[in-house]
Amino acid sequence: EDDKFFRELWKTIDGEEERRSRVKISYGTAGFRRKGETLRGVAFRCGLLAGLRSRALDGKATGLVVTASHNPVEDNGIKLVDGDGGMLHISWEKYAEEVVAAQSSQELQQVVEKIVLRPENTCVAASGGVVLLARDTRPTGEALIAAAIAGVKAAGCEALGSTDTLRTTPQLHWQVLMKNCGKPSEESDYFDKLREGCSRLLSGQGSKPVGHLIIDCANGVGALKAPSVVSAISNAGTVVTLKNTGGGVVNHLCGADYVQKEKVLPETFVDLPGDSLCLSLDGDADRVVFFLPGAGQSGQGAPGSVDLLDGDKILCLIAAHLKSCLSKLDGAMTGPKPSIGVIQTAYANGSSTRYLEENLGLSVVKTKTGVKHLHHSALAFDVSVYFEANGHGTVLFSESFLERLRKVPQGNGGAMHLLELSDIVNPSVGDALSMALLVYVILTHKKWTHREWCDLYRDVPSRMLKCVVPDRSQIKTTNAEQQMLQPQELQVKVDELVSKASLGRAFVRPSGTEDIVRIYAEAETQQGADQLAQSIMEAVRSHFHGGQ
Ligand code: G16
Repeated sequence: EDDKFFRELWKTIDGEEERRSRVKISYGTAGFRRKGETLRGVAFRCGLLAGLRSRALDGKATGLVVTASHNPVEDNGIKLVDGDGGMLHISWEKYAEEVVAAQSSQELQQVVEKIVLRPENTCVAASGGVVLLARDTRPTGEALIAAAIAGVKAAGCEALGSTDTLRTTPQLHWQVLMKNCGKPSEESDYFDKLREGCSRLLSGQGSKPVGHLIIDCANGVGALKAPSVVSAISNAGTVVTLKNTGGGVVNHLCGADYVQKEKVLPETFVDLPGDSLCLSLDGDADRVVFFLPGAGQSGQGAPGSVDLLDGDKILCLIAAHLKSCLSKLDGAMTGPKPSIGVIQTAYANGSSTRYLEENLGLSVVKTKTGVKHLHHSALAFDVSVYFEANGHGTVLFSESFLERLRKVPQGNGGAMHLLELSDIVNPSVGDALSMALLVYVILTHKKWTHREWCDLYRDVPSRMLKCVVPDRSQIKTTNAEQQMLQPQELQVKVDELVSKASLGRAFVRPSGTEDIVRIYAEAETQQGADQLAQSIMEAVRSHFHGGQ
């Protein structure tokens, strides 16, 4: 039966068009992405690579998720999970590209041999290897998982997962991590752990921070998983309502990316109770943004506009809380003062960075876009929090710091609380559901209303735009992607436009998940930010299309 499936699959993926299109596809910010129906060959080869990676790690489990995350429903993609539960190690991204680009079975075989024979991959020849697989709810997911499973088997590895295995991306990351720690990884365990941890943190806390919590599940896989987690919040007295649970199209006029970029309510968010705090997941529930229905920060927003509590504001809330918990440890913990890391990207709103540095006295590390970069930087600290403005982020506690916390004498509330917090965060990657619980817990402990959180600082007006160009790989950036090295003349033009805008800041970078260039601009007023972004977009168009 497998042979028949394999022959049929090979016919599709060895077709001329598929072969040629694979040459151009790059691993990007978070894996391969494009139209779902063109990805079977890529899925097969990623299954193969995930198997090879598992074997190179001496049989440790790796993972593969079929999802295009925040992208539209017709897109799909493959995210690969490494043996530590994080994203595929950067050194293997080039292998992934080579395996995918191979033009014939012979070429594929040569590429695989090259990987296997590299001295650092000596374990690759050992037998064994296991890959956990899952998908989100996109219609093309089933066929892609089937192809990926065939690839895992072609690598001689065990495939754990079937065409029906629906998981959020962070759930699969966590399962890979747990499997490699020898801990149970049944589907329910993860969400049980989050819910029970959250209930413990909320017990005896008295007042609830918000009357209604309204969750936009983006018509994605998060809708299937959210109910088992959010009962911890409803048990605390907040009315929780799930919306966009699958009746509509994934990410269409809803979801974290839509709300964050457009700064408007998801389309189905009408007649909301006055004291609502809302949040949006994305299609695979690895990002989250919060928002308050309202008139916008200016107080004069159009109907449907929101006060956005994006990844930056989530980061500031968490950083403020961690800092105050750490201060309670003073004197109770032996050894050096614990280090605290705060990581952002260039997209972080200037006000958030100022709040962190000036109000909280923390130093901020800036990295390139992509969770893999932020996560890597965060690992250098005892405790750290990283967030992209678009809602990707988590909190990390180093093992040695957790060990020191466990030794703090009983009765030190700060140590116990930090240990309990570590139970509701996903240590492998950003997780929307875990972060939703964490924010609720922190607001409860701080006795803050959602409005107080919102008023922590006022965002510098900003605008993000997308522009389609013939070949985005012509843009090369530096300085955490804030400047273009190429095309130089375009950077000169951007600098000139920024210098004319009051309190202007802007940059242009190629997206690693969509076939577009992103333009980000900040200025003193919203109109100024809109104008700056628009004029940069015209400069980009004119550079690539001669103004067309
Ligand atoms: C992925 C990455 C994120 C990144 C986002 C957008 O998110 O995991 O780190 O911020 O893509 O990247 P780009 O601006 O390069 O398109 P997701 O939610 O799409 O998997």
